[in-house]
Amino acid sequence: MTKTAFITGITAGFGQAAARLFVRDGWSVIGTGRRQDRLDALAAELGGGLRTTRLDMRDPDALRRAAAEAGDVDLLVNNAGLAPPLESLHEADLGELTNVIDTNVTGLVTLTHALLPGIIRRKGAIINLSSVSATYPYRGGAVYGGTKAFVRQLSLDLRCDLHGTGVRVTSIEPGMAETEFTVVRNHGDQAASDALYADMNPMTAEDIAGMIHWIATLPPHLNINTIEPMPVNQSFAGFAVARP
Ligand code: NDP
Ligand code: 8X3
Repeated sequence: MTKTAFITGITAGFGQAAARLFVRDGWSVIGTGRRQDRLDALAAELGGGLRTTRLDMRDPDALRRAAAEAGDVDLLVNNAGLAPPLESLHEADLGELTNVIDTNVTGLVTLTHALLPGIIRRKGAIINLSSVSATYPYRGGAVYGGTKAFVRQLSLDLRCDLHGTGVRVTSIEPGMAETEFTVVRNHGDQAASDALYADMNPMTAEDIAGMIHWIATLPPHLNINTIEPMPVNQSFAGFAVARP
């Protein structure tokens, strides 16, 4: 039987690459995003294997409607998300911060809540996009890292809720991957994004999509709890010490 994947955020980056990969592998994909032109272009490219739904992750009614229309699915990829600019919390615009929380946390929980009964019926899987920022703090990352730590912990706790159901849950926690992520984080500044990824050979959307597909197609007795891919040229910095 054809398997169905519900992938959020297919208008760019990881989600777009994943939609291509799953459709080409014969899955039926339901893909979401806000930008209708991008949804239409991908639908034209991928044909009948992709069904698109224009959806804002901050709209709970729309999320519940989309879940009801989707019916039972085998895989939910909670991918749609974004980060606010790299500013300290007290200097950041509060509206931008709550926008990120509403998208990365509240929207993700609402959609997962709505789709889970059908995923349980299918003995399916959930793959959540967390981030290295869930584990490694950096300046200006408080709210983004906080949302991704939430996603990581939600994934682990969900495994307890779903114990015995056969449903698998994975938290993917990538480091730097060149997508539209940094353009969005910098209010559309492509040059800032180009500078961040210059000469460091970042991961690509296809790298992460390949991992999503690999995890989704593992034998059903295997669960990857968490996975933390990074580019070789990204590693860790030390603690900071102030001497006022
Ligand atoms: P992109 O900016 O390239 O893509 C983000 C996708 O999310 C778009 O399709 C966008 O669609 C969608 N999206 C954002 N906000 C909303 C919203 N309110 N409603 C509906 N859809 C929304 O980013 P990536 O592909 O890089 O990121 C995908 C996920 O991976 C995110 O959760 C991100 O935090 C995470 N991640 C990214 C890393 C990176 O380095 N790139 C590293 C670690 C994690 P649209 O704008 O059309 O609505
Ligand atoms: C995005 C990756 O390293 O910019 O989640 O936090 S990083």
